[in-house]
Amino acid sequence: MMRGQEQAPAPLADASRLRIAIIVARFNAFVTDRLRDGAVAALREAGAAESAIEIFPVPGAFEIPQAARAAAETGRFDAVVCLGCLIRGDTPHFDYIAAAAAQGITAAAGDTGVPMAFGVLTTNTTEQAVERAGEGRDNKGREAAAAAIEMATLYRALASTQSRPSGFRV
Ligand code: INI
Repeated sequence: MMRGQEQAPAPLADASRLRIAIIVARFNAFVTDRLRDGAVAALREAGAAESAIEIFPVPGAFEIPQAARAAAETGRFDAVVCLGCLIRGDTPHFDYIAAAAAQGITAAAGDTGVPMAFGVLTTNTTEQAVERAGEGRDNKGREAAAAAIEMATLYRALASTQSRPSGFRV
């Protein structure tokens, strides 16, 4: 398994004061269950309270943006982790759903101001999907949870009048 261009994951930031929604598609559940488990494990490891992690299953990847937006609009969550699995078939269906999921999640995050992490696999084969949903640090659900924690922490800091961070200067 050589995926050489990827960076080593940053250590998990503190999630002890964050509330996180996980939207997970049931389609290809043999993969998305593992993405969900990877995300939950990362959130626990980062100190998130059990009661601060809420999981919302949806039918498929197409429905993820709708649920992510609805969760964000409740005002109860600091970030949303979006998890799904699209495996390319012989029809253009894959491309339509993949584009709708990516664009829909991007729009929902922008419109609601709640950061959303993209843990939706788009692979050519089942093997590629399973490989990205294994136990350990390569799990893409874990990666999405880490991104959600980092972004929620950044948004909180940017919104705070006391500790507003400056970006790096060149
Ligand atoms: N949904 C997925 O999450 N992954 C897929 O691979 C997939 N395929 O192949 O069709 C899929 N389809 C269902 C879709 O997301 C919707 O749930 C469905 O169209 C109902 O709106």
